[in-house]
Amino acid sequence: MLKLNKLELREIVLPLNAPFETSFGTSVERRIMVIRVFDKDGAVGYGECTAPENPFYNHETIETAWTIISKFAAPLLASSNVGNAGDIGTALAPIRGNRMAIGGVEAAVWDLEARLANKPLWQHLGGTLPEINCGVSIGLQSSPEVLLEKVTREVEAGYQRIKLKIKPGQDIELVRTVREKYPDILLSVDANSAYVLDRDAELLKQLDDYGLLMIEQPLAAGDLVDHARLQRKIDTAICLDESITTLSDAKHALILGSCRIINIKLGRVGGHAAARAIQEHAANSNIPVWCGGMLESGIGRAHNIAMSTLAGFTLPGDVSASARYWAEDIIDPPVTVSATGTITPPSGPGIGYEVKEPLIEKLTVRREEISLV
Ligand code: OSB
Ligand code: MG
Repeated sequence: MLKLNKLELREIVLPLNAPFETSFGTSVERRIMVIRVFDKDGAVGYGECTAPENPFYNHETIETAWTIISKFAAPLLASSNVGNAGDIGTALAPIRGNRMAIGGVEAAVWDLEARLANKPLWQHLGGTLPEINCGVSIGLQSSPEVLLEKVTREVEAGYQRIKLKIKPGQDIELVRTVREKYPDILLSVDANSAYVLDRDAELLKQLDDYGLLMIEQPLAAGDLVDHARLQRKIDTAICLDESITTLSDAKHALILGSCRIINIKLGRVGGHAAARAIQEHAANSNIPVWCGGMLESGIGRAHNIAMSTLAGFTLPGDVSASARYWAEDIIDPPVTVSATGTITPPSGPGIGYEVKEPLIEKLTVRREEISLV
């Protein structure tokens, strides 16, 4: 049984190697919340809260997550005496939404519990896949030619699936350019909710000509009904990202026929227990899932790797090498991807990567310690 003692929140600032542009905005540097949870004997677990800088992907930001954790999650944990990582979700259930805040804390407790059990986190979670399959997400670029250069680099690096960000005005032409050069790669697109059913159904239908693995979240975040209508009109599989925040969202999406693939993000669904439940439900319904990314530092990336070893994660995820994002990652060794586009999960206890404490200390711009007793 765990006896939680203390939580530490830090904000670190990490510049991205290159700006990352989506339909909702551009990231140049990341403000990342690193969470440490301590037990009564001083053992530590690490988590990363994936809430970004702005409330444009979903409603959360690093600021809202900080408040939710320090003002509400920590007191609930202090009063509930949770003994297992698997019970954190129940203890924090009175908090509505704010799953990235909850998920960061929950993930840290899973790491702590795995370390205390002297087991790799991925095995502790019940993961079985000996290696995970990796893809890349490529942001909007200044021109189709520049995009093609980026795609070429990633295909040559061995990544198994290329995902292009699209938005109205930068869609069909991008896909056509990449498809002409690479007729056989696994290719998908992600719209981050930039389209509207009534206005754009015909345009989205044109994507059927390019043999895409999926179109991710074309319509509004939260919407299931219009996605179901769109899925009936197009042949390309819809994958939901923003619209799936809970197991019940996933159940409803499958009942309605809103998607044929689900992207699972640890933060968006509130942690490992919820992620595992969603992948299990999807697997039982023959719906493949894959691990999404939020431009995580090494700690969040290590959690994504662990999650991706669960049996339902059959499609390549947006889990790629540290060096695609950062000059220097905060874990050692950095995450690397093999020439065949795979990552082998680490064998050490917990997340299995050493966390570079001195580097984190140097990058810290804000820190708060919160008692859990
Ligand atoms: O929708 O998958 C997304 C990044 C930030 C916010 C949302 C998304 C993304 C990505 C990048 O696509 C995935 C990654 O490489 O971490
Ligand atoms: Mg997405």
